[in-house]
Formats: sequence, structure tokens, C-alpha cells
Amino acid sequence: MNINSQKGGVGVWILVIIVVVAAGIFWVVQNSSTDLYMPPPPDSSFESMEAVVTYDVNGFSPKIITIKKGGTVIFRNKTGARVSIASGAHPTHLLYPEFDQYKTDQRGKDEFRFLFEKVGEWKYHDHLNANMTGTVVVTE
Ligand SMILES: [Cu+2]
Repeated sequence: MNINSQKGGVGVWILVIIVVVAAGIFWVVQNSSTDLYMPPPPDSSFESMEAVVTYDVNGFSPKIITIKKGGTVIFRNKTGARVSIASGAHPTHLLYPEFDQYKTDQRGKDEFRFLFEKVGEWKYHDHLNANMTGTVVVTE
């Protein structure tokens, strides 16, 4: 009798431990799965690190684009003609001398990527069709 009731007592404790452990595992699994399905926090600085400007026969679009310092603007040529993006002012491009597709290894390509390291409002144009202009605004 004594042995039997002791066995019963141990059995209850084992059951209690199983329930506690199971509850613990359930809690951990539920918490980690909540983490997995949490949407990433909005990070606007990441989004603004790259921006695309499309250039077609109607001009640059968007005409004014804002990007953070250290961000890259990708100019895509859809005009069907040869183009060369450069900072103002035509023809010397001394406003932002490095911002000149012709001076880079992307010369003649339909995609020109430029990383802006200087804060400011940078007017640019297509050197081969200087009436086509746009502005890159670089913020801190
Ligand atoms: Cu020019």
C-alpha cells in the first residue's frame, strides 16, 4: 500500500513536470513563431539608399529625385539614343565634376549608377542633348 501510494505520488509529480515542460515548450515555440512572422520594421533610410531615374524621349522621370548621402541613383536610358549624364553646367560639368558618366567606366552604357557623397542640389543633364535636365537632391 505504502509503495503503491508513493508510486502514485511520483506519477503525479512526473505529470506536473511534463505539463510544465510542455507549457514551456509551447510558450517558446509560440514566441519564436511570432518573431518569425513579425514584419520587418520600416526602415526608410534603407529604401532611400537607391533610386531609379528613367530617361526617355520626354525627359528624366522623376525630374527631381531625393536621396540620402551615400545613396546611389541609377539612371536608365530608354531613349534609344546614346546619352551621357553629367552634372551642371554644360559643357564643363564643374558643379559636381565626378558626377559625369563620360568620365566613368560606365561611359556609353544605358545604365549609369552614381553614388552621391556630397550633400546638395545637383542639377544634371544629358551631355549629348543638353536641353534634357533633372536634379538630384542629396540630404544628410
Ligand atoms: Cu554637358
